[in-house]
Amino acid sequence: MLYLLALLLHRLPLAMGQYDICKSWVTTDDGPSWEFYACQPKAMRMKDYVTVRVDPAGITCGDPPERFCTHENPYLCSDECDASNPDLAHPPKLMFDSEDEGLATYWQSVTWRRYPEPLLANITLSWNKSIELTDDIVITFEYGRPTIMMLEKSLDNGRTWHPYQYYADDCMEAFSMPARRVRDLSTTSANRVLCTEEYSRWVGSKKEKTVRFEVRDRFAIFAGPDLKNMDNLYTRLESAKGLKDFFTVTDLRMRLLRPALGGTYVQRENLYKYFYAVSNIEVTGRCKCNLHANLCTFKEGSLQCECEHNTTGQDCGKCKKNFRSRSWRAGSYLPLPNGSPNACAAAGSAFGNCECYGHSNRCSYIDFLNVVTCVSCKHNTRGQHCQHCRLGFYRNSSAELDDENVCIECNCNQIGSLHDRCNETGYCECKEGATGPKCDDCLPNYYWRQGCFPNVCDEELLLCQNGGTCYQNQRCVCPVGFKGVLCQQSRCEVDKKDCDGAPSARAGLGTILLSVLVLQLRGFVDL
Ligand SMILES: *[C@@H]1O[C@H](CO)[C@@H](O)[C@H](O)[C@H]1NC(C)=O
Ligand SMILES: *[C@@H]1O[C@H](CO)[C@@H](O)[C@H](O)[C@H]1NC(C)=O
Ligand SMILES: *[C@@H]1O[C@H](CO)[C@@H](O)[C@H](O)[C@H]1NC(C)=O
Ligand SMILES: *[C@@H]1O[C@H](CO)[C@@H](O)[C@H](O)[C@H]1NC(C)=O
Ligand SMILES: *[C@@H]1O[C@H](CO)[C@@H](O)[C@H](O)[C@H]1NC(C)=O
Ligand SMILES: [Ca+2]
Repeated sequence: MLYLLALLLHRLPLAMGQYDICKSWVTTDDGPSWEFYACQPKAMRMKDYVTVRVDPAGITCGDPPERFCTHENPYLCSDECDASNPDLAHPPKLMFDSEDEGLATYWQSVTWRRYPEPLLANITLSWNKSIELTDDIVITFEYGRPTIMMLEKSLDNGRTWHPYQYYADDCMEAFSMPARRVRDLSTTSANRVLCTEEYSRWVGSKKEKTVRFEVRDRFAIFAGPDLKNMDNLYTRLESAKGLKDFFTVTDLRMRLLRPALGGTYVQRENLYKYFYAVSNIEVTGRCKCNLHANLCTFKEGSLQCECEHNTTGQDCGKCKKNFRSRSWRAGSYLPLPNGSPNACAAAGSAFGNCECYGHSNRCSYIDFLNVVTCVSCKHNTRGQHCQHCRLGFYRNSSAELDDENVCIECNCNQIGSLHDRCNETGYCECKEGATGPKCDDCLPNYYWRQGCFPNVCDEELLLCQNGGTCYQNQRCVCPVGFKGVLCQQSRCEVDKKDCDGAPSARAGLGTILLSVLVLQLRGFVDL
């Protein structure tokens, strides 16, 4: 009976939909055991877990109370926004509440009374967790959609931002971009950032209220119009570089750049009808758990994957302690239909007690030494447990031993250093005259020219004599009549015939021309 149940459970993942079970208890010829699969949490309404921020300060209407009107009734400006009165207030949280049928609740901005100064507002949604979008983002605007707006996303909790989609009634004018539609994208451009005019034209405020970021249309490029062929999408998500990340966000930001105009130009005499009002922001997605969890729970104010496969971390992005005998890997959708769990394995599960700190997934037993040793240590490590750095690398003292970047390249200057090894703090061994951690500098009184050489001359001790000038510490440029390293020698001391009278009297014209020619060749005389 138990046996039968186990078999039934095993069949469940296929029946219930893809990748929703992380493991099942199966019976094989060798007896019962766990079998593991790639798994992911269900898609959820992400607005229930979001933190919102609206910028700049004072952009929300009602403080002080303000009158406004709508494009339908532009001269009946009797509506009021008053932040101190719950019935008349329009705080940001009303973008995320659940509404009774027909009764829209919405955040509203101040009116455009400062026209022609632009009316700008940022709505920033943060989850403090990577989310994979599974359906369209749908933003509902009461009283008209903005004529210019931009959607941005962050993948690192708001540290860096990237454009996600541009929206304008005239893309060329607003963003100097041609207007495109997601439906016209192809398999090679499925993650292109584009500008669309579909959601910004004035069609009467009551008719069209939504602005979309089309996730389904982009999925449909691979999975077909009804998303029937999800296998193809999952295959593409694994193989196409950057495609998975395109649908992953930790934060979203709507940059509202110009409100609905209700016509072709702004009526200066009635600025009370220009403002933003957002009643709902729908974001559907699942926690990114790297295919190592099928549950994601809201704990201590943040979403958190319930990691399986002996992984841990907010996104199941690393192996649990003592399960680091090979490096962490995300699960994979492939091969279809159950994918690969790529589970973390216990240290010592394969051989004796051979920990390789995740730098190798193979151990080997050396008979005559009676030791087990890691084979083919990666990440520039070496040693029985891949616990040392290869020659030419040094240990990053602030990184854990199982960090992929634990070994840092020495990067010794090839000319300035004796060899490409360095000590534990990254210092290279320098040739004479060279200095600096990487030996790419010269000591004082040395100059750099394919290596460090002692100064021939300088402005202090090794002065050029007799009016000579020091050229880049490398040599003295001597005046006519002197020679020697420091121009210390008069030519006539060497050769008596250079001495009497002016040089021109004795030296032949040919000699003078020759000297000038030589100097010119050296670049010292400009003829
Ligand atoms: C909105 O955010 C962008 C960065 O994403 C920033 O440059 C801009 O100044 C912000 N605008 C307002 C009104 O806060
Ligand atoms: C974000 O999530 C992490 C991990 O759950 C948590 O430690 C941190 O306090 C959260 N930060 C904020 C600002 O909520
Ligand atoms: C994780 O470790 C436990 C032991 O703590 C083991 O029973 C289980 O099979 C491991 N799971 C995977 C996927 O390796
Ligand atoms: C050393 O490791 C720490 C922690 O992983 C990291 O932040 C730092 O950038 C690393 N230093 C270098 C030079 O790579
Ligand atoms: C590495 O060499 C530098 C320079 O010679 C020295 O200051 C440092 O103490 C050395 N570090 C170690 C760990 O030996
Ligand atoms: Ca609402």
